[in-house]
Amino acid sequence: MRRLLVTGGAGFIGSNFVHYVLGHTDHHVIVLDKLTYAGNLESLKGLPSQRFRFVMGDITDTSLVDELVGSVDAVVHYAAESHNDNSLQDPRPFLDTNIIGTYTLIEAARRHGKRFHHISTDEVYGDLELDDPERFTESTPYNPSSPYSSTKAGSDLLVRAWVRSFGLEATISNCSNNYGPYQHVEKFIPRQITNVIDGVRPKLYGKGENVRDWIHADDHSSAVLTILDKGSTGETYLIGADGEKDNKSVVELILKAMGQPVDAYDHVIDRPGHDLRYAIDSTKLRTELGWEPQYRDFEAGLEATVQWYRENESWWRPQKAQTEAKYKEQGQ
Ligand code: NAD
Ligand code: TDX
Repeated sequence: MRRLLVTGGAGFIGSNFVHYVLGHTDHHVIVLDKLTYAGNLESLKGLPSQRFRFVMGDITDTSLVDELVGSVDAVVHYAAESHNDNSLQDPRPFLDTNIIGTYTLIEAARRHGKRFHHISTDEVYGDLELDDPERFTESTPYNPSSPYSSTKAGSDLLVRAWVRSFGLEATISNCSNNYGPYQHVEKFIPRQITNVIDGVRPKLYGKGENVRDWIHADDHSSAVLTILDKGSTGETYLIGADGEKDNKSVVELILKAMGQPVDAYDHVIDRPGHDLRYAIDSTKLRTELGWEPQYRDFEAGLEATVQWYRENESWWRPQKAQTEAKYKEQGQ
């Protein structure tokens, strides 16, 4: 049995991880989450109270973080400002949470000698050409494009420096784009599904040729648990499930799954600095730690996700109008 502190556990991937951990292990979990616009307590409903506790708070709060880190065996750090489009409008919260928040947590983990796992993204590597035969590996040089990805890159480098300079017992994972339940409607897949439910045409940035490497959130969770159990201190592991798809194809699959004509979408203005393609080579995680993804059929996973948004309108409806109003202001 292990006690885990999960930061950002009321967000998309963090809440999926908490459900996964409580369902697949006997670990105890404390979630520390500020409940920003992206955090939702409804995502943590029905969890076993004898093994789960929620603490509302900020990861930049040194004394709260110190107390909580001191009370657990390991920290799994998901909390972040996570949306590229928001980082282009107002970068400051990205620096506060992603950089100072990570610094606050690793200082506490160092003081208490605790195991730390840092959750990061493939966006730290920049982007690839569409026809590049190479994919990102653990040795690809960092080259982030947006305020979001540059603060995630900065946080990764802080963790690496704390390992080398202070002997922090930390691992890092960089994962590709996640899909599944509990994802905020600002993000690509849930935005389009909920648009179609509302009778609004999906919005594709630019030509829609940008490629993302999709992985189901449960596969991300199983990979993180594997790294927590078997990963080596100081190591970085890339997490991906060979799920490359261009955005246009994803919109067409959503429309097909929802019984609409596959061309019933609009093109809108492109994201400034829009990364063209992400692609992960997860050979290290698979061969060294024996991890394999379970969700291999993207279309089936997407259909299940469509079904989840159809059945859980009360979860996403409160976020929808405000999110769309913001996109409208940006011409998107
Ligand atoms: P999200 O925006 O859905 O959730 C972030 C959570 O962090 C929210 O619950 C929010 O309230 C909380 N939070 C934000 N600032 C905080 C603060 N200062 N103190 C405490 N809590 C705070 O994000 P997500 O998509 O679930 O991403 C989670 C992590 O996974 C991030 O670190 C992100 O970089 C990484 N990641 C995401 C993806 C993806 O596809 N979404 C892919 C790879 C890596
Ligand atoms: O309405 C849209 N139309 C559209 O074409 C939106 C919201 C997005 N897009 C495009 C932009 C991207 O090419 O879809 C793709 C995916 O967009 P997002 O969901 O915003 O994700 P992305 O920018 O790729 O970043 C995500 O994956 C990596 C997460 O938000 C990050 O937190 C993670 O690090």
